[in-house]
Parts: sequence; C-alpha cells; structure tokens
Amino acid sequence: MATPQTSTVKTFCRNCGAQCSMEIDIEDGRMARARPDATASPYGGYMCPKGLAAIDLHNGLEARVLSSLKRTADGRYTAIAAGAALDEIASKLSLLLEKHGPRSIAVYHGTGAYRSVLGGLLERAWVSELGTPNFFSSMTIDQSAKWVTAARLGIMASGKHAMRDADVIMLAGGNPIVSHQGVPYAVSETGAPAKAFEAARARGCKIIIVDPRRTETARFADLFIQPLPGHDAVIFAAIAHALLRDDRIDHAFCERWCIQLEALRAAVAPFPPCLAADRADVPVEQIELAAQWLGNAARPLMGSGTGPSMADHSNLADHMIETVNALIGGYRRAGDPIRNVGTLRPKQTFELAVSPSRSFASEPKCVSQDTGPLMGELPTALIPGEITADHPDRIRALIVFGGDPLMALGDPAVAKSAFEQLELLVSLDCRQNETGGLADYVIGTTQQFERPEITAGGDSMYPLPFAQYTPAIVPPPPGVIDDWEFFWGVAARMGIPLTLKYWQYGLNYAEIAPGMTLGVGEKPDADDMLRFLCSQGAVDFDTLRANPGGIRRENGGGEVLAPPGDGGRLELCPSDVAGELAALACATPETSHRYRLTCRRIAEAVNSAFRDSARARKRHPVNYLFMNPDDMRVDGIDENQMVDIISSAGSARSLARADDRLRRGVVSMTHMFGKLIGSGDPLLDGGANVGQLTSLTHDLQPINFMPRFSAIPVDVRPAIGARHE
Ligand SMILES: Nc1nc2c(c(=O)[nH]1)N[C@H]1C(S)=C(S)[C@@H](COP(=O)(O)OP(=O)(O)OC[C@H]3O[C@@H](n4cnc5c(=O)[nH]c(N)nc54)[C@H](O)[C@@H]3O)O[C@H]1N2
Ligand SMILES: Nc1nc2c(c(=O)[nH]1)N[C@H]1C(S)=C(S)[C@@H](COP(=O)(O)OP(=O)(O)OC[C@H]3O[C@@H](n4cnc5c(=O)[nH]c(N)nc54)[C@H](O)[C@@H]3O)O[C@H]1N2
Ligand code: SF4
Ligand SMILES: [Mo]
Repeated sequence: MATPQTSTVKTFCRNCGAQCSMEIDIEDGRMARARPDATASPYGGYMCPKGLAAIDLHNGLEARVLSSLKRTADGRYTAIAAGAALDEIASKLSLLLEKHGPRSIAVYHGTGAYRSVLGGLLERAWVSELGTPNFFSSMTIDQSAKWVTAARLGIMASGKHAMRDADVIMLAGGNPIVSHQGVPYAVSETGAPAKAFEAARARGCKIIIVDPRRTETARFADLFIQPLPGHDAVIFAAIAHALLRDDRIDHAFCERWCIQLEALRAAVAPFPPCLAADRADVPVEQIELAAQWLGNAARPLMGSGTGPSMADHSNLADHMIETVNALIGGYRRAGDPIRNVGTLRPKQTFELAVSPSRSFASEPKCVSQDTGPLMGELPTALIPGEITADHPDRIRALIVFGGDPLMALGDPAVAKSAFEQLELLVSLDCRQNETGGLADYVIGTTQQFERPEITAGGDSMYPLPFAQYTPAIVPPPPGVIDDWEFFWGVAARMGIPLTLKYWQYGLNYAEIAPGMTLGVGEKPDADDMLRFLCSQGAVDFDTLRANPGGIRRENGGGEVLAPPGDGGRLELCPSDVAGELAALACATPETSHRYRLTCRRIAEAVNSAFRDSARARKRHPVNYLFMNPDDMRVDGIDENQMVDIISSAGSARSLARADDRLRRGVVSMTHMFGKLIGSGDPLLDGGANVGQLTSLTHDLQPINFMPRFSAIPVDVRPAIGARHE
C-alpha cells in the first residue's frame, strides 16, 4: 500500500467572529486532522467543535450543494453551470432594472456572508453601483436594538474598555462560552472565552450576569441575577434609578458628554428597585448590589447579547443598558490604553461623543412602513412587506447571500407567501436550505479552506493586534464558485464595473477612497484583491503571506487621544424613550400563558449551519424544548415526551428535555431547526421551527420592526397520542 502524501498547513476557521488559528494535516489532498495553532494567535491555542465540523462538511460528511441549481417548472432542481446561471440571472436583473429601477432589486446578507471577505465587499460594491437602498442583513433580525440605541442615544467613539482592563463586568442575556460573541456589543473575548473570564476573575474583576438560565457563562459570575425574561428595560431603569438616588454616577463624564440627565431622572423615578424585583421576580438586594458595584467601578464594562435584544421592549431595554453604562462613564477616556488599534486597517481613536443620527427618520424610507435606514440597512422583518406592497418600488428580486431568511424571519405563512411573489429569488450558499428550496437559482459556493482569505472580519476585535492570511488549502469541488465571483460576474454581465474598497460599518461605500477598479472583462485574481486590502495596513501582504501562522504585532496598541473639538453629546432620555418608559411603568403583567419561551444557542451549530453535522445531530436530533424539571413534574411531562408549544401566533411540536439551569416558568429552544412549516413529526423533520411561534404582524418593535423572539408567552401541552422514548 502506498504511503499517503501528508503535509501540514496553517489556516484559520471562519465559522464565527473568533477566527481561530488552526493547523491541518492534509493527506492525499484531503483534510485529515485539525489542531488549534498557538503560533501567534491572540487567544493562545483554541478551537471549538465547530472547527472540526467545517472540515467534515468539506469532506462530504454533511449535505452540500456541489453545483449551481435551477428550479424547473415542476418545482424540482436541475444542475446548471454557474456561468449559465449567472447569464440568466444578470439578464433578468437588467430587465428589472430597466423597467422598475434599482429599488426592485434587494440583497439579504446572512451570517454565512460575514466571513467571506471578498464576497461581502463586492456585494457592497454592486449594491452601491446599482443604487438600491434595499440592503438587508441578519443583523436587523438579531440585535438591531443596538443600532436603534446608537441612533437615539449617540455613540462614544472612544469605545468601551477591553475585558482585560475592566474591574466590573456586567452582561445581560448573552452566553459567550457557547456563542463566542464578544465585543463590540457583548462582553467577553471571542476566542477562548472561558480563559478570558478566568483571567478576569483572577485579576479581581467582579462579574455580573443577568440571565433567566444559569448559563455556562454564569459559572464565572460573582453576582448572578436570574430574572423572568423580558424585564431588562425595567431592571436597568431601576439600576439607573438607584445610581441617581445614591449619586453614584460619573459626574465628570456626564457633564462633558451627556445631556438630558434631569429628563432621565424624572423618567426613571417610577422604577425603584423594588418594582423591578417584583416584576422580574428577583431579590431586590441583587439589583441594589449590581448598582453599587457598577457605581463604584473605575473601569466598568457593560454589554448584552441576544436575550434583551429579542425579548419584548427590546429597543428600550438596550437603551437603558447603554444609559446605565453612560451614567457610570463606562467608556475609555483620553489616555486610556487601546490594546489593539487594528493591523489590516489601524485607526486612531479619540475621546469623543457622536450625537444621535436618528437615521431611521431620514430617506430612503421603506415603502411598506414609515421607517428609514439603520447603519445603512433597512429592517429585515419588513422584507415580506416590501415585496407585497402595492407600490411601484416594491422588491421584485432578492439575492440571498449566506442566509436562510425564511427560517430567520419567523411567521412562515406570511414570509413564504411573500417570497413566492418575487420575480427572482437567488440563494448563494453551500447548503440547500429552506430559502434555497424556494429559490429560482441556488448558486453553490466554496467553503472556507477552499479560498484565500484575510482576517479582515475581526481586525480590531481581537484582544491583541493580530492578522492572518490563508491560501486555499484544499481545492474546491469543480461545480462551485467563490461568493465574490457571483457579484463580480453578475455585475460584469450587466455592464457594471465594480470598485473594491475596504468598507467597514459606519462608512458610505461610495465615499470611501481609495478603491481598486475591477474591469468587466478579465476576472480579477483573489490574491490581488487581498493584496489591495492590505495596502494601507501595518503589515503588508507579502509579510502576511510569509507568516502562515499569522502575525502578532508587538507595537499594535495605543491610547485614546484627547478630543479634537467639542464633539457631540449622548442623549440619555429623548422624548420617545421617555414615552416608552412611562408606558412601561404602568404596563400590566401578561398572564395569558403559563411559560415564557426564551432564545438560546447550542455549541455544535451556528444557527442552521452544522445543524446536520454528526456532532450536532448526536446531541440534538431535534431542537429540544428545555424545561425546568420541577415544571415538568407539575405538568406531568416526561423526559423526551412529545409536546406542543402554543403561542398566540402559532404552534410547534418538539420533545421535552429537563434543564435545571432554567428557572421555573421559563422554557427555551434554539432556532433554525426543522422544516419551515412542521409536518407534526419533529423527529422526521429534524426539529421544530420556533419561527412558527412568532409573528411578523404583531408584537413588533417601533423603528427596527424587530419581532419578539424571546420571552414569548407560550403554553406547553403533551402532544396527544405521540410518545417517544
Ligand atoms: N426565533 C428565532 N429566530 C431567529 C433567532 C432566534 O434566536 N430565534 N436568531 C436570529 C439571528 S441572531 C440570526 S443571526 C438569524 C440567522 O439568520 P441567517 O443568517 O439567515 O441564517 P443562518 O442559518 O445563519 O444562515 C447561514 C447560511 O450561510 C451558509 N454559509 C456558510 N458558509 C458560507 C459561505 O462561505 N458562503 C455562502 N454563500 N454561504 C455560506 C450556511 O450554509 C447557511 O445556509 O436568525 C434570527 N432568527
Ligand atoms: N455555538 C453557536 N455560536 C453562535 C451562534 C450559534 O447558533 N451557535 N450564533 C451566532 C449568532 S448569529 C449570534 S447573534 C450570537 C448570539 O450570542 P449570544 O447572545 O451570546 O447567544 P445565546 O447563547 O443565545 O445567549 C442569549 C442568552 O440570553 C438569555 N435570554 C433570553 N431571553 C432573555 C431576556 O429577556 N433577558 C435576559 N437578560 N436574558 C435573556 C438566554 O437564556 C441566553 O442565555 O451567537 C453567535 N454564535
Ligand atoms: S470559536 Fe469555533 S467556530 Fe468560532 S472560529 Fe473558533 S473554532 Fe471556529
Ligand atoms: Mo445573530
């Protein structure tokens, strides 16, 4: 038997924002083994199970789209060459553009798109050239409450303290040990989060976690507050109340950078800690203690995950969390250290407030609702309305890039019937998901490991200055193309030359300089484009390429610079926020259902991705409905019993599982499992779509139209005649 050709290569994982460095053994052109690579990684050697699942996907252990597909008249899919599919798509888009203008074309940028650097940038380039305002992403069906807060409160451009510098940390409704979600909105370092929390504790940093579930992260908590879900707005209004009552605020910060302090004082007067304790069902001493620790902190760091951003009152909850942070001056100040100024795109940071933009009140507005852009995007929950609107500017073509919006939106009846009215639906994905199952074309794309990439996605989010380049380490299957080839190829066929630019949030693509002009004739080279993106970096492309384990810059830190001018002001309590607080103060408790269903994530999958991997399926044949064991006993529900979960918007069927980490009265279930509309047998469907319990017409937030994805009132009943052991 011939000995296999073996080599070891360095690369990095692109499944989530952590972008962990890896070392992979290649045997006969196939990835055989993977290890974390600590050569230069800012986390040391670290990798989670999904790093291995990515290799399994490439090795054919999970279903994958291996060519482009076209939907035929009878609803089936036949293989089509990518070039031919792009010809047809470009000619349909050109016709729509000519007949109905740019607004007829929309893109949805899902989580799979975030890690495809060139794909994401050429998508922006194409959208900018088309001139359509219809850019949607998973962010506005996730934590866009944070964007609403930025637009109503303003932004402190100096940013928050690094986890490594903080002395009190407070995290509401996030579980970074599982999700690896960290800065800028949550706390935690993205890679090796447990190590980061352990180090913080060892330094004497106090950690406060607010979560209805005693999460994997809660084991690091010095103070764990376990409320009923959906009460963060009340809890943080009460903390603001206590801080103001005890005069424990950062006066210097508030006087220099904030306005509306007296309006805030009046608006939180009706929220004494005892009210929050009563509504959220937590000891009042815990709220008082949290306020004391925060008020006494020298370098506090506050943040939140999806929990508060998905429950009811999400925009107000997020505003109150950030307002408490402003009251205690939880931002870096001139002279404070910056541990990572960025490597591919280093930047200067000033102590400076940027006044609220209220961008949502400006043009271009949606056609179905009176709301405008947040960070240059329109609300994803309005996609169905923008398709079905009786308006000449309705959406007629939707390009879905690395996402499954039909599953992500919830309310499948409303979303699906809208998507069916599209004249063109394209899914650019390596999997055939539920949206792909309705698409006119599915474009099969490369996976990480099959394309070169740089760590542009997390450049300044690493805890220390670091950058890495990876070449394609294994060849792609013959029928797939890179994401960027789709956008370049469609644009070229439409006669639209694109300009590649280093876009980042907050920038207007058209206004960025410099750019690399790409012709419509000869296909650009990926490495040439990556070289261009590195051209303004602290490390040039050739040096990066010559250091396959990445580069950790020794002198990539800095400090916050003094304000260059008077700057803007943070608006602590604008009138709409005051109105929402007043309404909340006299709200009556919802008593219609027995439980509150909360959102959660699992370690083995990233939303729908890797849900069907062997590791995920072994532990999660379905997305279980997790319940407190005492609630199960009282309700006569057994482990693994099939149950119906019923909300006012619909119902879903799954299997019950005991989880003593959940407080009583709260059940939890992860999303993106099962069929869009369940058959009644969750085992056959591979889980249940929680989106069936949510509504796109009721319980939407103002401004961002975020649906209620957590703290959903539900009843749980044994499914009649169905029992699985
Ligand atoms: N009820 C409820 N609904 C929710 C949530 C919830 O908690 N509860 N969570 C919300 C949140 S936070 C989010 S972010 C959304 C998620 O919404 P989406 O982003 O729409 O869904 P994902 O499942 O993350 O889709 C990622 C897709 O990218 C593909 N992909 C992976 N790598 C690549 C690649 O390199 N190129 C391309 N082209 N595709 C790739 C995957 O195969 C997958 O199909 O759902 C939201 N919806
Ligand atoms: N392994 C894995 N990693 C992921 C993902 C994944 O699916 N799997 N998804 C990625 C995506 S798209 C995102 S957006 C991030 C999300 O990252 P996180 O926000 O950290 O995600 P979760 O683990 O769902 O944490 C949400 C927490 O909020 C709590 N919660 C629910 N409702 C409430 C409430 O009303 N108030 C409070 N205070 N807490 C509440 C839940 O109990 C849960 O512990 O994770 C990313 N990383
Ligand atoms: S934490 Fe896991 S999924 Fe995220 S980059 Fe690292 S190995 Fe990949
Ligand atoms: Mo998300």
